[in-house]
Amino acid sequence: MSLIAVVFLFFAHVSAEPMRFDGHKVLQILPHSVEELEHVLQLHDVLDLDMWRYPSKNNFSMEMYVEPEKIDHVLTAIKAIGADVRIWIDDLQKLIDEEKQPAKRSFHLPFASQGKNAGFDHLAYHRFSTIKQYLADVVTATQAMSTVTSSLSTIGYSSESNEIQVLKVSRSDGQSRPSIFIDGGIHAREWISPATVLYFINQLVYGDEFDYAPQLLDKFDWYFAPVLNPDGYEYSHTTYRLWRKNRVPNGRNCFGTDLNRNFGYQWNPSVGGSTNVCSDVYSGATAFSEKESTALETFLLNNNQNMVAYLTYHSYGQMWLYPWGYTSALPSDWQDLDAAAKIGTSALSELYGTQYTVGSSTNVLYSAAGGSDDWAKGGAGVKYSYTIELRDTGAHGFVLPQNQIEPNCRESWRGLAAFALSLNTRKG
Ligand code: 0X9
Ligand code: ZN
Repeated sequence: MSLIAVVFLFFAHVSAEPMRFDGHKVLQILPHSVEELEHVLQLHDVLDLDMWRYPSKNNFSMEMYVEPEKIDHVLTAIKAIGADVRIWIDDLQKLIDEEKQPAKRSFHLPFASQGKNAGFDHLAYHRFSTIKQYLADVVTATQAMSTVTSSLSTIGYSSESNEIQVLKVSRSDGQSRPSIFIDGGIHAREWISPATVLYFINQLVYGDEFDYAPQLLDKFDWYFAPVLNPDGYEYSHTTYRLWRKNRVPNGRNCFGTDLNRNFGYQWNPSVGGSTNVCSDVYSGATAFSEKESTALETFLLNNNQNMVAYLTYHSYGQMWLYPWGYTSALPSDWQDLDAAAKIGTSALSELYGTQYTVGSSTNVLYSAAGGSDDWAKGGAGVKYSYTIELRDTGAHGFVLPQNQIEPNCRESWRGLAAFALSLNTRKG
């Protein structure tokens, strides 16, 4: 082997290792006034820092991720501003290592985990190819079932040519029912989101411990898109655990558009997004500039005739949010959305006492235009449109340990079922 080949292989190996986060920190910052808050936000923009949890109208505190090279500078600057600051996560790599620990199996495993799908472990995070195989296996499995059917379609391809897939699950009687669409993985690093959507599929197809599945199938046709942003998802596994956007090349050696700033209802980068191609919340060159958001747009517009609900799963923060994200004004039917969300969150809390906040995303979280939820309601006319922010409230943030997949999914399934069964599907 030539020296060049050896050097090449060495670097190929090195670059195949995901980046490490030893000593990388997440700070919790608490400004005492609007002025201090504005100064901290300016600092965030100037240094292009990654905000894990933004401040909201009622709660100025925030969590901000800072690389070791910047930490001294950031701490000094925040103290000069006068805001309180403390180290929230001291060593991100420790959390990433913990995340990988296999989940402890409880005695009360739900149906999903009892080996019905022998090849797939619902209590672990998986690579995209394993997820695709699971979806194909579900289709094969339902071919042998008499009352449930499923079909898989590719609704588009990502910029790196990965499939964006939707699995339809329904009764096999050929009747069409009102539908519910659920997606996950719009943001790459929110690994609990695809895991939750896959768990839902499993419960619906193979049956669940609460016996919700038969009622849910009698009432609705179901669409699931577990990984809407496959390129970003893979990148967060192979290279950079905290990647958020897709992976489209933008020039200036910067990659990715924030798909949740790219949907075309009241699209506006100056509301919670950015025109800076390197920003984590880059809104894209135009509304629907991205293949992934366009794929969802086309699919929903072709299938929204009797679509009652659109739910997009994200993390973290434990929130069940409804539109709008682009304005603090509320939709005229917000009370219907509020009531249904509260049925979901109260059922969800019954298992482990997990508390979710319900409200409009601008009022509970922050304003951000171009979200898929706003478009599903405003653009596609789906009445019950929500963003659900899964566990936790910040202790692990995006790096939720595999041990929490099971409780997170069980409670989320219960919340989803109670929500869906409460909906009035009569027309008019
Ligand atoms: O900022 C987002 O896109 C979502 N939060 S996350 O931490 N998962 O990134 C919230 C989106 C809420 N909906 C709208 N702003 N439309
Ligand atoms: Zn998200």
